[in-house]
Amino acid sequence: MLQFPKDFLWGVSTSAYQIEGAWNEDGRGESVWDRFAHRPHNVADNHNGDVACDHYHRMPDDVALLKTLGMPAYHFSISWTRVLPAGCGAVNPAGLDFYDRLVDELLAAGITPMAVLHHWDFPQALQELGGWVNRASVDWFTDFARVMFNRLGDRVPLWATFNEPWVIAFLGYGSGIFAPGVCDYSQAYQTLHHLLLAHAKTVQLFRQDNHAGEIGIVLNPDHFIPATNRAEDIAACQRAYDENVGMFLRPLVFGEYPAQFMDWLGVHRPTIFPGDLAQIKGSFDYLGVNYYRTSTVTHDVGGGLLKAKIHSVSEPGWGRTEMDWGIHPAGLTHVLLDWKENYGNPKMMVTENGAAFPDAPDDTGAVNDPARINFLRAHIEATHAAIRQGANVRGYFAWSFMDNFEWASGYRPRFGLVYVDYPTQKRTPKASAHWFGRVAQQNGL
Ligand code: PNW
Repeated sequence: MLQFPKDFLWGVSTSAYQIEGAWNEDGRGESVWDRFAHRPHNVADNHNGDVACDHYHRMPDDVALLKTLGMPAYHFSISWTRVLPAGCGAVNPAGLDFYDRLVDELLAAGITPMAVLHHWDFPQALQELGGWVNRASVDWFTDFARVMFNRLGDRVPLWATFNEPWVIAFLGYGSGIFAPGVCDYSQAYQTLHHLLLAHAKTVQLFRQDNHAGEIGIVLNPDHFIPATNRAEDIAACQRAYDENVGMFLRPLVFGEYPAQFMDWLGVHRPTIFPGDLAQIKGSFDYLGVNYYRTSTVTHDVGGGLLKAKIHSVSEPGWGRTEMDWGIHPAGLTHVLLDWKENYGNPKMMVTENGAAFPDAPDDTGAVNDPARINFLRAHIEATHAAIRQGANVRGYFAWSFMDNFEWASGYRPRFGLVYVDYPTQKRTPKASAHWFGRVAQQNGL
């Protein structure tokens, strides 16, 4: 049996817009994802999160299910516009109450709550003031964080500011395939800087106000491999790594952006005020690692600002997921060891890892998903391998608790450990849910 360290934290993750639904109920304000998904052709089959898993109305049952499955921890995000409908200003008591009840339900069930302040559902009213490109966004975010810390800080031991700031900056403002759908790399890099600054100021606030517990930020590193050992592929690989990892970890750990990559950006370099980087340096207690992919990188003049073509690959013998992502468990070991060796071995948690497969109930209503069990087992083994080599990894969370709204891909890809029949909202734990619950209970494989 592969045993994990004592106090290793196991759990499952979700995010607000992907599961809650109730998009315009009890005073919730509009987010950029509401706006984006309501516009035709942005999301596959024109799906949207209006109803999603109806978690807003089914929350107590969903927490009871987490308990039945034996999940020790639950990683969820907070809908900013449920709490502050216009993004700033008046608080919506009903929205704040929802998260208060969620935390109480979790604690009563013996489940550790881990709250992410922002998982992409930015207030539309603030988008109209420029969104993350406006430096005022730093204050908008810290004001929202203050409301949440004051209400839940006495009961939530683990916080994260942002989930995957890379996705917000580069898919939201760069390629524009995600909300708010902006296609402008100057805005993307300015967004990146403001996200890190908002993160840092929020951590300062958390520490100044002496909240118990720990706070960090969740990144989404790929493991990158040059497609060949030609110098130009190696250079392209370094650029892909810098955009995805270096631009976040170098400022967070060392207080500087990667110099060579900043030169490459030229006119797209963000505006940085004196003192910003000093505030970003060291602004975390732990780092979240969302790992999905290993990618090869080829120099390609048609490959946008990076001049790189990035292609996700599988280890031999592994197929591909329903998202057509490769499956490469060893990449997770590489990422954790990279962070150990090159960024001072911070406290790390795997905060998301999982895959979409075409799951369906059989004649008896059971959902058998051996492919997902194999996927999770191999990645849990890869996490263990990194720990054996000294990486300071403290937890592992599977994405996702249940099937949900998979952003621009709509509801077709099913990442859940629990199957959701959307027309009836019936939840059926897949075989992987029972399997993963046992792994968590035994603290090992
Ligand atoms: C993560 N990409 O997203 C998110 O944190 C989840 O909300 C999401 O459901 C999960 O992974 C599965 O996709 C990503 O295209 C989505 O590079 C897309 C990308 C990266 C991360």
